[in-house]
Amino acid sequence: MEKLIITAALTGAEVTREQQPNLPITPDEIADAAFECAKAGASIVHVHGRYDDGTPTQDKEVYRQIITKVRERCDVIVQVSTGGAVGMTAQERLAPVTLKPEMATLSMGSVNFGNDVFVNHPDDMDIFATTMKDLGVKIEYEVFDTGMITTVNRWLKKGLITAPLHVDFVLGIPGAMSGTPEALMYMRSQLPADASWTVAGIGAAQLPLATMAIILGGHVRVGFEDNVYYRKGELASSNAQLVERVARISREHDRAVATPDEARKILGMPA
Ligand code: KMH
Ligand code: ZN
Repeated sequence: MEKLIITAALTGAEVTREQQPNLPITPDEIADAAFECAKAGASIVHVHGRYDDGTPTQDKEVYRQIITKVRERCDVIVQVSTGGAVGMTAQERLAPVTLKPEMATLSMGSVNFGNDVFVNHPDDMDIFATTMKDLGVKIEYEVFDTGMITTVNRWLKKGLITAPLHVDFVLGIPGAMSGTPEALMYMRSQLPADASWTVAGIGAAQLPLATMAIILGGHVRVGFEDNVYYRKGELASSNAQLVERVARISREHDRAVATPDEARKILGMPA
């Protein structure tokens, strides 16, 4: 089986220091967390910008600092968020992509997101995809519900996007698809044959869905953006602790963990 790509979603836009005291917020903290996660086996870090007071931002300069500082510390694929936070404009959200990061996310539709609505207008999605393609940024398609994987397939058929595709199933957001084994099996069954996939289970769904992905030949995303706990009632001490556990489980299943260069190769990215 292909080696396992572990993505560490370090910060997100919603989690607070009150919920997770060790949440990395500043570019220096994010770079430290990236370094620890890379050491533990992560080959991709999914990053969100925050101002020093914790407010989410898509400010290009904040992302520039994050990318520079991470690169100074280690070799890991930096994947910038274009989801940002609920309520941001599409133009705001796209800003970090102009830095030509190695990789960026692209949300494949609108969805209820807790008590909010995460809006992704088809025209904006089209602009995001075209911009990423033009700038040579590898896209990770974020799929929160079933209609979104249908859209990925429709776009592929229309030639709007091209293989090899890499899709992230984000399962367990209240308002979107549930974080159950059945949901993951359905999503996987809808993928184009040559696509790679990863799963980001939200909250308590993180560990069981990660374990399934290890067994099924998918890849895994863990981290504070999606889950702040190590187990029920016990906060994780760091993002790296969550990465370490997934790497350990994978090795126990005789599935080796990919280095960043191996991940680039698996995803069809330039070395
Ligand atoms: N913060 C969410 C509203 C992404 O990073 O691409 C969207 C999100 C997706 O986190
Ligand atoms: Zn994100």
